[in-house]
Amino acid sequence: MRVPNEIIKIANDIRGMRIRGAGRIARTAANALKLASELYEGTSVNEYVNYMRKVSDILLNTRPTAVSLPNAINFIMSRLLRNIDKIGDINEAKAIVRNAADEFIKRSKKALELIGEIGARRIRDGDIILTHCNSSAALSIIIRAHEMGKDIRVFATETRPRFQGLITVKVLAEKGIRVSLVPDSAIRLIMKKIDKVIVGADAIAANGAVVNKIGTSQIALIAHEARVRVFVAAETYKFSPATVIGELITIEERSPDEVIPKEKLSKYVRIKVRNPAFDVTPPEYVDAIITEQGIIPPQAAILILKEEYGWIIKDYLFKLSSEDEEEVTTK
Ligand code: RI2
Repeated sequence: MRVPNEIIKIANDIRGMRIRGAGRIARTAANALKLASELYEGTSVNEYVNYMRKVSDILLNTRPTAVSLPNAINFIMSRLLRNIDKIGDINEAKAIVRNAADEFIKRSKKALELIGEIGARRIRDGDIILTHCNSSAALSIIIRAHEMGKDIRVFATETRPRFQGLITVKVLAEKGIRVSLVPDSAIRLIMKKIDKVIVGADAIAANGAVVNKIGTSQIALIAHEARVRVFVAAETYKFSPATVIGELITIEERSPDEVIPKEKLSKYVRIKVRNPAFDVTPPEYVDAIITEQGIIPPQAAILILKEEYGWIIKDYLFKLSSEDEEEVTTK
């Protein structure tokens, strides 16, 4: 069966960033798998599995950096594939996908709430916080601290080239939080005022390196210089199991149009415009990662990975060792 238009539209919305933010992308993908499953009209379980794999690939090929996307899809598809021998008919297969998608979305929303609760306890009355881009996990902490009655002030960067900082300031102002918008280039000047940096994450590597919106690593570096603490708010499904075996997280390079519109670009000849969307902050520049399971030092990322994704990691290691055997026998 061909992939329904509804799914292609969702994939295009993720690619075009009409749906964005690592957590929201993950929940949208979970919902898309559920929708695709409901729209499937055939009766063969094998064909259904192939169809669901195709849908997964389309969703996976939208944006490469946020690990929450493959983790969400794996959460659902692994439940289907693990039970494949026991599945009696198509309705049973569909029920597995539906329940897994609902469970992922429920856990994801609960994680955001818990991160808010845990992180807000680290905020002191009178704190001035700096945030970058638009992260629902970081905002959950800031908003919860405000709800607890703490008197806080926030500086938010514009976050060029797509200006997601404007969403952040709007949300915070609507909550009644005092907030100032600053250009990305003003960070070193304003860092003197800041007590804590709180940002989100698109991916966290096994060594605790944080991949987040471009500019995050500069902010962390400047914070380090000024001895300001850097907190990263991230659900455990943002941790990347593939990094345990040395895979790198792909940094998305987006269209140059986001930096200079096409019509203006034609005025500048022989220029290549680059638009990397994310950067990597080394673990030494991160003080703590706030997850729904608690606060961890970045160096403890591997423990979260082992606990949450031990089964995937075992799978990778098994594949690697069988590749080695193949190499030996073919030599
Ligand atoms: P939450 C966003 O990526 C930002 O980099 C943000 O910090 C991160 O996802 C996490 O967002 P983009 O989709 O999951 O704007 O915390 O490129 O909302």
